[in-house]
Amino acid sequence: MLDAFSRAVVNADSKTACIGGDELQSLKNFISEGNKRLDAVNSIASNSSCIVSDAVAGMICENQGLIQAGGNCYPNRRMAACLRDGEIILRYITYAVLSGDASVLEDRCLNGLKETYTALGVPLQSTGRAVGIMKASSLAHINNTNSEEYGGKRFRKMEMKDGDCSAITSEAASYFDRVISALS
Ligand SMILES: CCC1=C(C)/C(=C/C2=NC(=C\c3[nH]c(/C=C4\NC(=O)[C@H](C)[C@H]4CC)c(C)c3CCC(=O)O)/C(CCC(=O)O)=C2C)NC1=O
Repeated sequence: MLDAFSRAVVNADSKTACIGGDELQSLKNFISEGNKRLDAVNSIASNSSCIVSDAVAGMICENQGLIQAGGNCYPNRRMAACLRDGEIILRYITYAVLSGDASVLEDRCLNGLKETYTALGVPLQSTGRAVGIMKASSLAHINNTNSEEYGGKRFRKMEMKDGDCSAITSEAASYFDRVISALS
């Protein structure tokens, strides 16, 4: 498992080079923008059960066969497994956002997941849809653009300093995209 710093070391070592130039600049940036990263992690982690349950509910709304006999969220045992998997995936995404590197997500969560799902009959496309909804809602939380229209009664806006969060948002988006592509 790597983070932004150990990744720079591994890259430099593979070239038997010192760390310098662009790599140092990007680590400087990692530090100076670090509070945005921590806020991003906090805004996902503090809303994770809402993000997960909303995504799984949305996935089921669009495909009600999932909760009928023969569907992969039927009976309750499978529904529970599905919600748990949503939490697992989101948790590993927060680790990746925190460390600034996808390796923890790849190695500990995605490695072999597609094969496991295929063996168990867990539908990959539906999982991808649930992850896609988690992505939309997590990015809204990072940017503090979630609105009552989507949040309904559970709408919640976190205290956060305004600023440009485009870089951390697109980085977080890339981790969700990795999950979706690993399952397709
Ligand atoms: C460390 C990382 C890690 C991951 C990622 C993980 C996933 C994981 N999900 C599983 C099952 C499952 N996963 C789902 C998920 C879903 N079903 C649906 O219809 C939806 C599309 C989807 C939710 C979005 C279901 C229903 C099962 C149970 C399948 C079964 O037993 O028939 C299983 C089989 C064992 C079990 O049931 O606990 C594993 C290993 N386990 C881990 O330790």
